[in-house]
Amino acid sequence: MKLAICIVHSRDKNRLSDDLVASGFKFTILSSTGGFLREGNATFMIGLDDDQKEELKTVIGRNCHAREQIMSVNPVESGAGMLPTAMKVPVGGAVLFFIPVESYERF
Ligand code: 2BA
Repeated sequence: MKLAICIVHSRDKNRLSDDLVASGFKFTILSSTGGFLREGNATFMIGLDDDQKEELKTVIGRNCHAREQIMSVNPVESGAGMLPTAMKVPVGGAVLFFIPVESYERF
């Protein structure tokens, strides 16, 4: 058994959760914040059998899309004064970890 931890863009959260339910996965969603952009994202904790790993990757892959996010950076000085600057940061589709699970019990 494994625990998948999957971090996705907030905009993909509902679509991914609908598809996970339809595909028979059980999971918990945590509200989270990206350490770099400091923006909200969603972290899914999904308990699964080893033989469901490839199916999970397929479900995540068809629902989570790469995006570019604009990030404000320190203003730069120009002849016109201090100008705000921004840079584009690629985000996602999804970041996925698999952790081995020793046991799974329900009470
Ligand atoms: P954030 O930490 O807000 O990162 C957003 C995006 O910024 C990242 O997209 C990556 O393209 C870029 N980025 C992150 N750290 C950077 C750095 N030190 N220097 C330059 N660029 C950097 P993703 O890699 O797709 O990550 C999306 C979100 O997934 C992250 O949001 C974070 O919440 C989570 N994440 C990514 N890698 C992780 C890891 N190794 N451990 C835990 N969480 C991770």
